[in-house]
Amino acid sequence: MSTITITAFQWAPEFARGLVRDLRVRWALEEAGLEYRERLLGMGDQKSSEHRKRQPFEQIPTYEENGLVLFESGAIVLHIANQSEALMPADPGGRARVTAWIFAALNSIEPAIANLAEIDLFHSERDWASQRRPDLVERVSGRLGQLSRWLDRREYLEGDRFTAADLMMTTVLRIPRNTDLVEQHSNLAEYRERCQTRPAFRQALANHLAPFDKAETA
Ligand SMILES: N[C@@H](CCC(=O)N[C@@H](CS)C(=O)NCC(=O)O)C(=O)O
Repeated sequence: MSTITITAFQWAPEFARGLVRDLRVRWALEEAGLEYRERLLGMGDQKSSEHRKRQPFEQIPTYEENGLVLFESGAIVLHIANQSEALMPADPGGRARVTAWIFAALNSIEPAIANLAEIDLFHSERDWASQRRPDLVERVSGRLGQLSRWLDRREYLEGDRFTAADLMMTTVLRIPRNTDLVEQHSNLAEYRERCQTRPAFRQALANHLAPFDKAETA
């Protein structure tokens, strides 16, 4: 029986709660039915030499399992998915396409969304933010339009079932929650909702939020 440990933050500001990337890992573990322990990092702990051995960029999440140490939420989710039919189809073609969609979520959709979120969450008061923002909105809008067209009436990205690709895409589509950019495409909003109503997501979100509530009442 393997022991899995993930790293997450002990506390996060309100605007980041529900978005911090340990949520992706927790969700994958819930879908796969794998138990895990959490190592919660306090303020500044991610800069310790001990944590840097796990994550060279001083970030979370990390994943440890019987001597294997992984970082990058995409790599971790893929690793979990490769061990679980709940997240990955059995046929090689399906597996390759799910992997492609995980990359698409992280590489083709998330960068535009993350750039916009950075302005909205961290720099909204700066003079240059209002000049830069329309262009970033247009880029996010373009990407979401393309995704919406591809998804069309499909329930999931690959085949007719939920996979790790949907898990990753949903966590990316959650980021612009201060805007209505996802809601402008009803199929995308419904898709995100479909994935977020899964019991494994709800459990993962509750586990992700619990330390923050605890830290605040301590
Ligand atoms: N590409 C990395 C990004 C990880 C990341 O951005 N982690 C954030 C939390 S969501 C973090 O640790 N931020 C603190 C910092 O960068 O100092 C992944 O997907 O795991």
